[in-house]
Amino acid sequence: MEESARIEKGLQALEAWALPAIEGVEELEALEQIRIRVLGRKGELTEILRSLGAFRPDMRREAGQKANALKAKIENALQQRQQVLRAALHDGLAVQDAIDITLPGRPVRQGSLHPLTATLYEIVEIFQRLGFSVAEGPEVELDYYNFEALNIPKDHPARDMQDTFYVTDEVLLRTHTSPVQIRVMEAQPPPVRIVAPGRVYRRDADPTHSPMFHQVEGLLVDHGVSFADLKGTLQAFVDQFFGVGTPLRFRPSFFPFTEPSAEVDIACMMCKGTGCRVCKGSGFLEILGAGMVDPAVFCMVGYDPEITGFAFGMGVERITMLRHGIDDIRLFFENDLRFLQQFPAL
Ligand code: 2U9
Repeated sequence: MEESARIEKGLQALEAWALPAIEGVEELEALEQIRIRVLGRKGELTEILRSLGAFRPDMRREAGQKANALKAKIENALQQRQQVLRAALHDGLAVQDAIDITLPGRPVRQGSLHPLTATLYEIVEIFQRLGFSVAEGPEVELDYYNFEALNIPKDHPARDMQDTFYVTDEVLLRTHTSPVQIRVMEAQPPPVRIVAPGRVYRRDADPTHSPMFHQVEGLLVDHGVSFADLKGTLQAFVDQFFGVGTPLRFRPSFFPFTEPSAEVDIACMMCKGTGCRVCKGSGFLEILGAGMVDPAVFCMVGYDPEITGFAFGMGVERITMLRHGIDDIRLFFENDLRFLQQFPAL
C-alpha cells in the first residue's frame, strides 16, 4: 500500500510541474528538454512506469492506468505546445523574410563602350557612310599575305624575329590588317572599296607601343583613281572625326606597298596649332599613313597593273590617345574602372 501511495504522489508532483512548464515554454528547444526530462529513456515518468514491473499484478493495474493517463495527458500537452510554437516560428520568419515591394529599386549602373571600341566604331561608320564596306580576315596569317604579297622584301626589318611574332617559318601574327585587302582582291575583281579594322601584333612594348593594337586600313581600287581622290576622302574623314575644317598636312614618306606615299598630320585639336603638350610644341599630330597602291601589289593579286587605287592605315590606340590626351597605351588594357568610367556612354 505504501508503494502505490508513493507512486501516486510522484505522479501528482510530476503533473504539477510538467503541465505548467509545457504551457509556459517559449522555445521549441526548451520544449524538447521537458519531453526528455519526462518521457526520455531516463525520464521521470519512464522511471515510474518501469518501477511498476516490481508491483503485485492487482496494484500494478491501478497505478499503471494512472501513470498511462498522465503520460497521454503530457504527450497531448507537448504536441499542442509544439504546434503553437512552430506556427509562431513560421509567422516570425514570414515577417522577417517578407519583401517590401514599396522599396525603391536599386539603380542599375549602365556600362559603356571601351574607349578603343568607341573610336573604332566611329572610324568605321564614317567610312561606311562614304561607301566603304567592312572586310575582316585571320589574325594568324601566312607570311605570304602579311609580307610577300605586299611587296615587303625578304630583308625588310619588319620581317625580323625582333619585330614580328612568328608561329612557324611561314605562319605569323599579322603585323597590319593589309593581308585582309590582299585576300579580298584575290577573291574579287575591281572596283574594291573596303575598310579592314582589327587587331594586329608587333614585338614592341613601351608607353606608346603595345604588342597587340588595333588598326583601321582602307583600300579603294578602280579605274582612274588619283591622289586627289585620296586627299578628298581623308579630308572628308577628318572633317567628320575631328571637326569640319580641321587642317590636313601631307608629308612625303615611304611604304613598300604604296607609291607615292605620305604621312598625314592634322592641326593639333588640343591647341589648334599653337603648340602644346599633346603635339609636343609642333602644332601638328600625325594620324595616319597613306598612298597610291604600288603596281607591284596589283600584280601579286593578278590585277591589271594599269588599274589604280589608294590605301591608308591608322592606329586606333594612337588616335584615341591623341583625342583624349592619354599618355600611356597600357591604360587601355588594364581595365581599371577609374580609367574606363571616364568614358561614359554618350
Ligand atoms: C594593300 C595596299 C596598301 C595600307 C597603308 C599605311 C600607309 C600606314 C600605319 C598607320 C599607323 C600603320 O598602325 S600604324 O602604325 N599605316 O601608314 N598603311 S598605306 O596600305 C595598303 C594596304 C593594303 C593591299
